[in-house]
Amino acid sequence: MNIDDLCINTIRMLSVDMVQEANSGHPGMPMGAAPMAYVLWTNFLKHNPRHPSWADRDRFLLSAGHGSALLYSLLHLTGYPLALEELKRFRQWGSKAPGHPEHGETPGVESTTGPLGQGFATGVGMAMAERFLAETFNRPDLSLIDHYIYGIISDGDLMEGVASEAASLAGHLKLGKIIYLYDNNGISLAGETKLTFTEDVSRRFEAYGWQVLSVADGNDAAAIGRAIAAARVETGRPSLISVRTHIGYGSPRKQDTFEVHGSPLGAEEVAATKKQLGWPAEPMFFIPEDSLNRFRQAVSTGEKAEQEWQKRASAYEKAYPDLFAQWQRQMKSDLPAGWEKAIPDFPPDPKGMATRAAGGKVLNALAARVPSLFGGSADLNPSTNTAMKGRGNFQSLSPREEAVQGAESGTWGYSGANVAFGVREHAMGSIINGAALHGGLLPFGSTFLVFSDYMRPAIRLAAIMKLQVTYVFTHDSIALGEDGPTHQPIEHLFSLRAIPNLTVIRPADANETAEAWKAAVARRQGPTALVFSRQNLPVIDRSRFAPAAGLSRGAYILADCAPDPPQAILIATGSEVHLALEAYERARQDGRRIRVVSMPSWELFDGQPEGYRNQVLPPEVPLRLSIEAGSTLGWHKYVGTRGETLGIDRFGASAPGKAVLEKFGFTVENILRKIEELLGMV
Ligand SMILES: Cc1ncc(C[n+]2csc(CCOP(=O)(O)OP(=O)(O)O)c2C)c(N)n1
Repeated sequence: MNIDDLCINTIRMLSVDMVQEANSGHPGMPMGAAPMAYVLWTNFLKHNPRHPSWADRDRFLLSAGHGSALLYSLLHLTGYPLALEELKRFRQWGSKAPGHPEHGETPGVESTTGPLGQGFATGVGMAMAERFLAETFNRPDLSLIDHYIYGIISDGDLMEGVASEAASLAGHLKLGKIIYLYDNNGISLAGETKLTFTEDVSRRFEAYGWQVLSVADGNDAAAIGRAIAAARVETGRPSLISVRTHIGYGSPRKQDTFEVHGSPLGAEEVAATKKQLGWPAEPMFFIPEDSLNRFRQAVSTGEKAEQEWQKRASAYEKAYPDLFAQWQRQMKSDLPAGWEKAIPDFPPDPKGMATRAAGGKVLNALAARVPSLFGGSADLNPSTNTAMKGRGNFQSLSPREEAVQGAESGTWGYSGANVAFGVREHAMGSIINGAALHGGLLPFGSTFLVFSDYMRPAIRLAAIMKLQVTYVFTHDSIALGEDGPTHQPIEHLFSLRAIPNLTVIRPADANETAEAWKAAVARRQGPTALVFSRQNLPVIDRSRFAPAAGLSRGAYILADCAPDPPQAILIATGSEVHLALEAYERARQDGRRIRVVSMPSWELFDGQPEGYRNQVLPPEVPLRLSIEAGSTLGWHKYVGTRGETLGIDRFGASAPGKAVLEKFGFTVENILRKIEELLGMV
């Protein structure tokens, strides 16, 4: 067996044995895709297995995450800190080789994948980050950032809509550093792709503006190598290399069947496969020495590549000390000193402003000081107020197009920090994940709260991966009015709060909005959703009521009846807080003792010590009313069994915002009535 075949079969058989030992997993994909993985990882991928987080490494995404055994084989073989013992414990509790690749669990896993299409779109975000940072930091004589985004993608990836959105944007943006190998095996989970997927994928991608290359025989290592080399030469278009493969290659009875996609081969078929491929039947997890030596060359090659980069980086540091310091800061996700000083303070104003408008001002103040802010909206900048003035448009260089309507002021090129995602919420979510995973950026994406549903899979992944991304969700309630129930969020706040490790913040006024952005920028261990109103909200007079800094604790006493204990507590969020305050003033005149708690974030409040939580919501005050223009589900956690909720448990309606609010009971009068009911006065 020549060395290439020996190495390729090592990947195949390690993967087969992992799945067999676990009696669970997906052997077919690694068996078919092993040659392309081998060629890429040994001849092209720039990486250092001894330093998996080296900033200028190529990124590799296994978008077809079900083929995780392939990735673990590659990581172990090329010398990452992933012991063979972990491969033997594939899919077991605590193993570093979990069912699907999990970023943060296994060194060298660049992104959590498994939900098909996500890896594809995440890679587009990484490629955008690469271009932005390259344009920002590279100098003609010295470059800090210059690497590819490689991926292995499957039929399933290409069937998912999110991949189409991302491919369309990647083509538009001419992201030439993307090179995806398409494991074109004609089989998916439940049968042949002839059942469901018969379009001409190559022509589709050409239409998106991609270079499409084909390899007719997925076992032809030389042809795969030539295709990857050609893809690297093309700098103005992303490349898709369609490689015709055979799922379960080498298995006499199961090759080219959907059965081999997601089930162990079985002992008998494992033996037959090993025989067919000329592999010893025993032992399991056999790695021939020659094969290991070949793969492990990655260690010395990788160390050399990083050393060369290190030399360049040292020269760069001498030539451009300030830029280098900024680069280092960004790559460590550190913020420039005094960043929070930029955040404006809003004077009290009964007429007020929409929190989306306040959000825009805060974002712009931050953007002037925090160069890592990078993002935009899904074609909604005029509504979500997420344009960063003077930070340019992230676009491929094309002076001809500079006068485009809706473009932001400033440069037009890859150094622009404003991203026009187009009407592509799904991809926006995954792309900002990719930008965060790449490192060096604080990415954000924006749309209407109701369309957060379109981003949910990516939000969930951001939360799993503990990524610092920020969502700006505006038009946060029925108060948006005329657009009606399709655009009026109801269950969205609750459903976002149901995602573990996502912090949801719905500020009450401009100053809480400033605090909310501050919290998002400071929170490194997971995503933050900022939820803003469309309509104007009074800017609360903080000389009379508690400071907005209370937001950092999730909920705080905004108005009180101290030193007397309250008879009842109003707990309100966002646009309903000012109604609670007005009701408080009126009830006080009637001699009622009321406390108003502003609760912009459940998650931040739940993270407080018990003493603080009991201080804000004392157990001895059971009469409580939650006020939020959304689903009441979950509010009993705070109002208890004797409390009441004012919310909305049906879809909204099309009418002017004020009228809709009134019809749904979001009026001071109705709140006063509810207080009287709570106190048993009616
Ligand atoms: C969003 C999503 N839907 C469904 C699945 C379940 N699933 C896992 S793999 C797969 C399809 C497999 O086909 P393909 O992508 O061609 O992979 P191959 O069979 O070639 O390994 C499906 C439907 C998933 N992982 N993600």
